[in-house]
Order: sequence, then C-alpha cells, then structure tokens
Amino acid sequence: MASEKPHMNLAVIGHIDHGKSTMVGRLMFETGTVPAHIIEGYRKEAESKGKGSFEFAWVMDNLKEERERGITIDIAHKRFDTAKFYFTVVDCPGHRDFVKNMITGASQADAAILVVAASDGVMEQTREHVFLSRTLGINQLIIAINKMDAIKYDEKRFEEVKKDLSTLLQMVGYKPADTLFIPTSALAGTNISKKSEETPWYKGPTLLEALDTLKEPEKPIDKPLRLPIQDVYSISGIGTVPVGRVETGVMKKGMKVSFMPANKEGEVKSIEMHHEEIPEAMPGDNVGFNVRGIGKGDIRRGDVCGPSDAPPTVADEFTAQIVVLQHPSAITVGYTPVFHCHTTQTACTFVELQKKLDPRTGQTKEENPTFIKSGDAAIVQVKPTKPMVIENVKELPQLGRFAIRDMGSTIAAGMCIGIQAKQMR
Ligand SMILES: Nc1nc2c(ncn2[C@@H]2O[C@H](COP(=O)(O)OP(=O)(O)OP(=O)(O)O)[C@@H](O)[C@H]2O)c(=O)[nH]1
Ligand SMILES: [Mg+2]
Repeated sequence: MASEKPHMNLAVIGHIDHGKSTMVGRLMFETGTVPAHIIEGYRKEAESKGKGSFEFAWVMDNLKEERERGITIDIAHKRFDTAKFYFTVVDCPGHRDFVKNMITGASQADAAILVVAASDGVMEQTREHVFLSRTLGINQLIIAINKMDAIKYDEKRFEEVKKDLSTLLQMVGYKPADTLFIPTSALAGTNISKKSEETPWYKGPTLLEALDTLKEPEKPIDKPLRLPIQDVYSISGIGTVPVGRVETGVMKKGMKVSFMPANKEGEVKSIEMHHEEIPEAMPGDNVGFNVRGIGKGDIRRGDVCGPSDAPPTVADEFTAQIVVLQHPSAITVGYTPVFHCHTTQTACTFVELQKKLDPRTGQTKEENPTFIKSGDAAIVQVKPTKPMVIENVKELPQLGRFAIRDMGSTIAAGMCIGIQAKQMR
C-alpha cells in the first residue's frame, strides 16, 4: 500500500555478528511490524536447533544456509514505519565473503545504521563498511553501540568505542560531532523504542527517535532519467519487463528511452511499483516497467535506462579520484580490478596514475607516481575492458561513485571526475 509518509532507504551495516539482523528484527518488533508470537515461534525453533538468541535475526535471515550458519549472506529488504517515515531497510551481511552484497545494499540507501558490538569495538568490516558507505554516497549515519548488556552497560567502554569510531568517521569524511551514538542491546531491547534504566548516563535519543531525525533525501527530479537495470524479466501477456531503482529524473508512460551500453531503444508502455500500476516513477522508486521494442535478450543487469534525447554516458575512458583502502602490495599501471558502479560490475584497467593526493586535504603530493598503495588517495585514468555507463559525479552523483574490488576484497573506492565518452550512434 502506498504510504503518505516520506520514504527512506536504510542500510544496516557493520562487522560480522555485531547484531545487525537482530537489530532489524528488533526494530520490526518494536514498531509492531512483526508480532510477538512470530518472534516467540522463532525463539522456540532456534533454541531447538541449538541457535538460541537468534530469534530476532531470523526475521531477516530466511535462507536455510543463513540460519544454519547463523550469518547473513544475501541482502534482504523489509519495511517498517516510524512516526515520520516509512523505511525500506536493507540488512547487509557482515561476513567478508559477502561484501559485494553489502555494496549492492548500501548503494540503494539514503542513510545507514552502523552496528558495532561494544565488546569488540571497531573491527575490519566496521572500517570497510564505513568507508564504502561514504564513497557510495550515504551521507547520514546513526551509530548503535550494541550488545551493551554483554558489557554490563559500562559507560567507560561505550565512550572508548565512541572515540575509536569518531577517529574512523573523521578519516573517511563523516562529521563525528553531527553523528548520534546510541548505547543499545538489540537482544534485550535497550534504547530502541524506550530509554533504558540500565543507561542512566545516556542523555540522547532512542534509536527510533534518532531515525526520525534523518533528513528526507532530495529527489533529483530535474535531472535526466537514470535507471540502472537490476534484472530483466519476460512476462507472458506483457512482454519485456526490466526492473530497477530510479536514481535521477522521472520515468513517464509513453516516454522514449534508451538502454546503454546495449544501445537499444524502446517506448515505456507501463510502470509498476509494489504490484500497482503507476503513471510515473520518481527517484528512489523501485519499479518494473514494460518497454515496447525491446526483447529480453537485448538488455541486461548493468545497463542503464535514460531518455533517448539524453541517454546515459558510455565511457571509453574516465578520470577517477580514488582512495585505496587496502592492497597487499602496490597498484601500478596495467592493474585491472573490478569496478562496482550502480548495478554494473566491470573490469577496468588503470592506464595512468596522474597524481597522488593528501587524503585529508586533497592537495597534490606527487605528480605521475609510479605506484599507489593502501591509505593513498589518487587521481587516475581508467579504461573499462568493455563498454560501461558511468557519469561525472558533479552532474549525476548517483551514477558517479564506485567501489573497486579484487580477489574478494575491497581495494578502493572513488568517484568519476571526468569522462571521455564513446560515440554510440
Ligand atoms: N548479548 C547480546 N547479543 C546480541 C545482541 N545483538 C545480537 N546478539 C547476538 O549476536 C549474534 C549475531 O547476531 P546477528 O544479528 O545474526 O548478527 P549480524 O550482525 O546480523 O551477523 P551477520 O549478518 O552474519 O554479519 C546472535 O547470537 C545474537 O543473538 C545484543 O544486543 N546483545
Ligand atoms: Mg545478519
């Protein structure tokens, strides 16, 4: 059902086992989205399978393997309402093998809750997720310092973890002073919907109150339409139905659209959201739409749909500003990792290292460096190994950010600051 409340896409991120799924389950419970008897059912079932305490996590973790291993593998979308917003929440996996699923989740989010277990503090995927959120354009972050029950609600430990997190936030460009840090227990329900007596020293908002302080995302409706394709279906009686989220602009019925880099054209016949037909789709809307003139095999995930008179830009080469998170040795010309940008995953070659920058000030430290390594920021020239759509971050930030991955880990992240476009017709 359509809601009167503004819509927010929320990602829940953080290191493995820090309580993300439990937190989402708890939020669904406290907002009345999931009734108590369902949780009770999960509690009994989980206990009988030796997985006691996973009852809230199971609201999110539906896959058999997820439940057996007690971890999240794929991203799952759920909906819940607060006083002010209706949220689509994406519970991201913390396991390092599933960071690519976390990237997909984070790239659809307007805001994130970072869950950090008070006992562990800042861990490897805490860093990686914070870094990725920033580069994927999540500007609003709320921090839940979780499992406070496991450390007897100790204020000193809370402050310690908060300090470490502040250093991390500062480093990647979030403002710690503008960020809410909340002591929580997802399992016990501490400071989620009610202030807890266990933390009399804490004067800030509960998690649900904090969620209502988020700012509604701007809807870039005056920009040209950009809708990265997530999937393409062929539905009998209807035809080809690509699905994806509108990033910028508006899609209207009757519109002539182009898919790039497939370089195919068609006309939008109908648009559907949550199984209801709608006349137009706005930024943030996840839609399926039927296009006349396009076959299922003509387009695929990673293509971007835009107006035929202002089609998405296909890059022959592009200039990127990147920050290297971790690389076992050094990045040199010729290196060809995979770039994750909107819904595409494309191998791209570093063809030129132009400048090394000071990551804090952005000032040039070295012209034409021979290599760059972990912790460096740089401006580089990149050539995709096959055609891909990317946009200048100044014009269309939603399509201009990317993560760079290689051998199962995130090497770097960055944004496109210049494009040599390929002539498509
Ligand atoms: N004591 C305590 N345990 C918690 C709390 N929150 C979660 N847990 C426990 O931590 C374990 C992992 O919880 P999950 O919610 O699955 O963690 P996750 O962050 O979703 O893990 P991944 O999705 O695999 O990254 C489970 O045993 C939970 O019961 C909490 O606030 N306090
Ligand atoms: Mg989980």
